[in-house]
Amino acid sequence: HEFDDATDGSSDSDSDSRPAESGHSTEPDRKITVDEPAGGLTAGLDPVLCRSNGTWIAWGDGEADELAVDQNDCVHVPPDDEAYTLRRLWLSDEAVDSYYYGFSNRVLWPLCHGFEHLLDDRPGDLEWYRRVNEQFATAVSEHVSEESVVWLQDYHLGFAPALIRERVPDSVTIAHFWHIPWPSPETFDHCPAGRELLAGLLGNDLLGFHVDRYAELFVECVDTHLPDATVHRPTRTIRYDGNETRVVATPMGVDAPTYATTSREVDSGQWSSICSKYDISQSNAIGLGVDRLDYTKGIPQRLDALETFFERNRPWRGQFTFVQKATPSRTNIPAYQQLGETVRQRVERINDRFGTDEWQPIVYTEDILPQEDLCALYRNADVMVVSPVSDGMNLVAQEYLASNVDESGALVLSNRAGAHEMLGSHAYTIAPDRTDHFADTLERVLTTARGEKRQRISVLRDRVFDADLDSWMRDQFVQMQRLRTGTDSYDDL
Ligand code: ADQ
Repeated sequence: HEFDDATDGSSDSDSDSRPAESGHSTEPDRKITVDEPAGGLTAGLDPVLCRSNGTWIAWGDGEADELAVDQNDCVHVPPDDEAYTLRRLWLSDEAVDSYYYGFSNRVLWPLCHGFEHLLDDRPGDLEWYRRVNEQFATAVSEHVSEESVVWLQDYHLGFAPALIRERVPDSVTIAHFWHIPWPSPETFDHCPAGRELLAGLLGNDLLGFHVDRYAELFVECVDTHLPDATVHRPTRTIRYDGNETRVVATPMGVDAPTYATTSREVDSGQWSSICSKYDISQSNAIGLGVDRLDYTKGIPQRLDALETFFERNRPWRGQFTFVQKATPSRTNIPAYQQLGETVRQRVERINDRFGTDEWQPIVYTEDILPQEDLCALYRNADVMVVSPVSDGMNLVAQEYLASNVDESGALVLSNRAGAHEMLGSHAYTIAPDRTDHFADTLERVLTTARGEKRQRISVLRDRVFDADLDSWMRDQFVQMQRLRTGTDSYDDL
């Protein structure tokens, strides 16, 4: 599986493997095993589905997925307990290319992140997006009862809510979480089938975004582009085509306790072996970046700031190593290939310019790391740099804080990440394009007294633990429950 965001009816886009999180694999004896992901939305959804005996509808891929299903394309999870059903949808190669690598990732992704110039609306892609959304809607309608709650994830399913609404009883609750930003009405003007997308999303009872700004922009877009809709701005409630949609901001969190536990378990031997594997001197100060190789993540901007930093701060040469983990993603889309080349060239240039026989300024890796290694890096990094140009939330910033159990690090955070609304007050804020200020901030962080850094990170860690994945999940279901019955009980759902 490509390491990319998930594309399924109730999965996430937080970069676990595509397409389904609880993926199947075949062991050499052809026994089917279920791979359980550590942390992330999938791990959070698992217990919810177990409790509700629900159905998870996901696009399946590969031989093991096909072998695992029964004649109704369903698998019981976990196999020995049958707590919930995983229903697979099968997409042709053409559908994957047009629906996923086409309309979802060449149109909606750049549009929502304000990269209109990268929009590539190829003939046929929109039609495939429509068809696959219909396929999901039909599958949903085959699994619902009068009282069902349907929860959709992300921009791959923008038309689906209205299509589901047409196919299921009125008593069914439909909710959706949009994991990426929502653009301004001016940017949204560039969206092919924009009205259809808005109408699709207004099939929901509840539509969630990470932050108020995106929720507000969505309401503005409806106001601007959908004259038949009735918009009540103070409550962000929209009536359209006989349905009422509540638009809310519910910032997503990470599984903070698990990150902290895994980090605490990292022993010095493990850390030494990671350092020797990547040729990092343990006595150096360590900077860290962890991203999918995506043009929204601001990696070239970060490298520019690092180059300026090394240019200006001769004493830090040989004393500071920046580890950049960049995971290739959507590599058959030209904009991503281009970005990969730019990043690799820039790393090489910086290393050629400042590196010595004993020291590399930038340690660059495209490896997918096991969770323990990732946590070891988070725990030991003196400065974490999260510098997206646009990002719905950014979970890496939160994972770092949860994992930095010794409270010895510092977070440099872009003012364009959704996470900035939650963490901006005590992080070191940068604007990704202001290279000089970015470089100065790196220098400032590296020279700030331990006490001040500890005080900042301790506040931030409390926030990440207070608003973790579990609390986000509860919040979603409490809001759905409120809409259904006017009560708040999550456990009764
Ligand atoms: P993404 O754009 O994928 O998600 P992000 O929130 O940063 O971005 O999450 C990335 C995840 O992938 C993190 O959990 C990180 O640990 C993991 N990861 C990255 N590289 C890795 C590697 N090499 N090895 C192992 N793990 C790696 C979208 C939106 C975000 C939003 C999330 C959740 O774009 O803005 O925060 O969904 O809603």
